[in-house]
Amino acid sequence: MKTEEKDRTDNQVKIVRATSTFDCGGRCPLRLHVKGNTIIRIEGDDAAEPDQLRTCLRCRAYRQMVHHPERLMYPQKRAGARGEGKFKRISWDEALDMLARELIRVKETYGNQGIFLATGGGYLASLHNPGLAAFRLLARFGGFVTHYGNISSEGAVWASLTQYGSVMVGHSREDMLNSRLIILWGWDPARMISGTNTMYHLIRAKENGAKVISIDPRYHDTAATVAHEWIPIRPGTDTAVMVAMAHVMIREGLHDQSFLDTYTVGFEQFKEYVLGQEDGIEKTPAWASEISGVDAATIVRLAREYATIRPAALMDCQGPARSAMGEQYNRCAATLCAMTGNVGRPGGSAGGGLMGIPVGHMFRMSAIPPGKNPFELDGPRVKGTLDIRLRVVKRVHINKIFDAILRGKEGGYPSDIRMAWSMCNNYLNQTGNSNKAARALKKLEFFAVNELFMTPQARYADLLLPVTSSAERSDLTRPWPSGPYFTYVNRAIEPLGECKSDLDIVTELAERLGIQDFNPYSEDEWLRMFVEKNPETGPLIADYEKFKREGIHRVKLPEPIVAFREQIEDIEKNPFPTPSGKIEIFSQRTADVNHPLCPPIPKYMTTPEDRNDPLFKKYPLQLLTPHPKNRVHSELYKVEWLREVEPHRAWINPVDAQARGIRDGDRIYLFNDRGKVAITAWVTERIIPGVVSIFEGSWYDPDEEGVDQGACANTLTSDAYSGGGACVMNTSLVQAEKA
Ligand SMILES: Nc1nc2c(c(=O)[nH]1)N[C@H]1C(S)=C(S)[C@@H](COP(=O)(O)OP(=O)(O)OC[C@H]3O[C@@H](n4cnc5c(=O)[nH]c(N)nc54)[C@H](O)[C@@H]3O)O[C@H]1N2
Ligand SMILES: Nc1nc2c(c(=O)[nH]1)N[C@H]1C(S)=C(S)[C@@H](COP(=O)(O)OP(=O)(O)OC[C@H]3O[C@@H](n4cnc5c(=O)[nH]c(N)nc54)[C@H](O)[C@@H]3O)O[C@H]1N2
Ligand SMILES: [Mo]
Repeated sequence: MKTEEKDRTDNQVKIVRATSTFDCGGRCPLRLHVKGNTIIRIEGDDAAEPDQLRTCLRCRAYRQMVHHPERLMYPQKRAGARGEGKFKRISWDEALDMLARELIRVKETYGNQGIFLATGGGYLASLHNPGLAAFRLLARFGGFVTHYGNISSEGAVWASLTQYGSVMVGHSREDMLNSRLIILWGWDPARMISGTNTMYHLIRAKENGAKVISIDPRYHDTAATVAHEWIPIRPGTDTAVMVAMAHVMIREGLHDQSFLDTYTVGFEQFKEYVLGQEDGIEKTPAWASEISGVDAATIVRLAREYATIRPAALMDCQGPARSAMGEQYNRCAATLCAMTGNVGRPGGSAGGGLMGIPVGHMFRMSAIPPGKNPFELDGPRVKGTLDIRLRVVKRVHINKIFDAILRGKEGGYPSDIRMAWSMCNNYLNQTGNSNKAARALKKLEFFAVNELFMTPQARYADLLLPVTSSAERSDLTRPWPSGPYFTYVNRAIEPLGECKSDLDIVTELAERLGIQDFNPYSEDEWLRMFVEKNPETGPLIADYEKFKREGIHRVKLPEPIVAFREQIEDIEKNPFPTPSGKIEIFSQRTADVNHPLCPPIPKYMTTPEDRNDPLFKKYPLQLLTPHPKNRVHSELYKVEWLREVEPHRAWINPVDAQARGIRDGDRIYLFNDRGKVAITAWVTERIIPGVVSIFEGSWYDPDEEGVDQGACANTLTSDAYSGGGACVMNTSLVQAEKA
């Protein structure tokens, strides 16, 4: 009897509404077909939806990740040398006792400033967000050291806050249908998504007659699909071209002076710089051509087109800003948007590189706004919840985590870090200079990692705690960066092996540290509270049960969102949230900071490791490290289906390849003073001469000679950050040779 019953249930396939929780630029609604405790098939959004949100290739392969044979299934402790990758299975009791013991030991021996907590973008949802749980725990434990600065988009965030006082600089994607000209300036949404429906609306905009131009050192997939024209450009020189476009507009009287007079401050200072009155150098198209490799006549034509075809959307993004002076590119883009009067106008754009709209956006990810969130770090206490005031001791820039571990107080950092606990990141692989990171991790007294896989960073752990995937728990998510919708991740399967969620791990650790009442609510109680008590979702999602059942709540907007529409309609009543109340082309706040690499008006300047650096003689190729189509950073790396989609290769132009005797498919080395990677060459005219490109996220795998056979991009990048705080991931010089 019993067996029969069991068979019946096992054969039943249930369909669970969920999403993944990746930091991937999209959010695909998924229908997971579950049989027993296995996801056997994945379907996407309902086909009947008029604007069906098409599922990406990564989500279609999601079950291959959840059920991957290499998932970590039980706690382990180190059994060989640090980094050797040898581990021994232990029980959860032993594991949690060990972590509690180490936390107490470090606190008593060195103080809380010896404890470092590293969190990342591995899991973007509201409740099981490990950062929140662990931040809260360690705050109640007396404090800790952590990182500041956004690894992704600090350049764009800095630029948008400086220029507009806001990070909400985007338009609804369907507003591109109102555009007559769309400039993809370092933007490749076919690969990095920028909202699940972005390519759909971009293709529709093209069909609707918009002209599309791509400006990028690579002829990328979006350009290949929709662009009428590709303007190749040298990395790090966009600001020079933009400044020269401003020159053309000023000289030809094409700029919108009345818009500038009404809505901006500081155009005069910018104009003095452009015309050379400030430094004696007139920023002509010929000047910019010399720097950027873009033909002067092309710059003139582009300036005229952009100034006269209205409305026009200049779409800058974050990749070019992840560089030595990247924020200048976003500020200068925003300045051109103002010079052409495209800010706050349907079919236009505000620039600034972030593209987010306020409904369902990641920057508003915590489901409850400041002061109301029971997980709040330093906001007021919420009645009936816990004391969770943050007592972070000190902070370190995100691209300097490993430098801080290595050099501590002597190197000018706030403290000497003795132990680290990592969750939701693979920073050894994902921040600059992986070889240095590996050295730093060897120096720690203790390193604990919560993970799903034996990542390059997890190999360096003393203690490995296995974590559930987002299919094994329920949560709330949102698209990043463009909605407008909210999603509910329903738990599809029970936790695999001995995996636990970070929240459960932290809760059990709290008991061992003598911290009371750490997690008083059930998963469902938390989620219900997040939805119903949130002033943003509360009024929109009246029926929690329906939301949960359907897995998605689509918001019907009366018209597309246009950033700063209210300001442009009535600047007196709705000033910009900047000190002047206007768009700040000149920023007094920046002038006051007086940082040599952070001018108060947007400027082109040369930087270390650009083509003017003497190092260029030794390492004459500029390295780009864009985001991978077949992964989310280093996640999904193990999924075989996705590896087949795009083998890991270095893009290199035939001119550079021939000069080095490299043929398509050859094994080559790329190297500089920081490291050396071995990789297969893809000889292609889709990248300009003088530039090579490898996608970030491939797993660091040094052999005995120290050659990274995994060809992780960050074996070659540096751990620098720009004046505006951007991680410098796209300003590295390298050389190539046949292996
Ligand atoms: N060279 C170069 N480097 C870059 C970039 C670049 O353009 N060039 N881009 C940068 C950008 S924009 C970003 S956002 C970063 C991303 O950097 P990271 O945040 O380090 O990104 P991931 O590689 O996605 O690593 C996330 C890890 O979290 C784990 N994980 C997933 N879910 C959970 C969970 O619930 N709990 C726990 N404990 N772990 C979980 C995954 O298994 C994975 O190993 O990379 C940056 N690095
Ligand atoms: N499939 C997938 N999608 C993702 C991610 C992922 O890992 N995988 N990551 C997500 C995350 S966290 C983020 S932050 C975003 C990142 O989105 P972005 O930061 O915009 O993406 P990147 O791939 O770094 O760069 C975009 C383009 O900029 C170009 N570029 C680089 N340097 C320059 C330059 O100096 N000038 C010009 N004109 N172009 C340049 C590159 O060739 C590339 O085509 O993507 C998100 N989407
Ligand atoms: Mo990112």
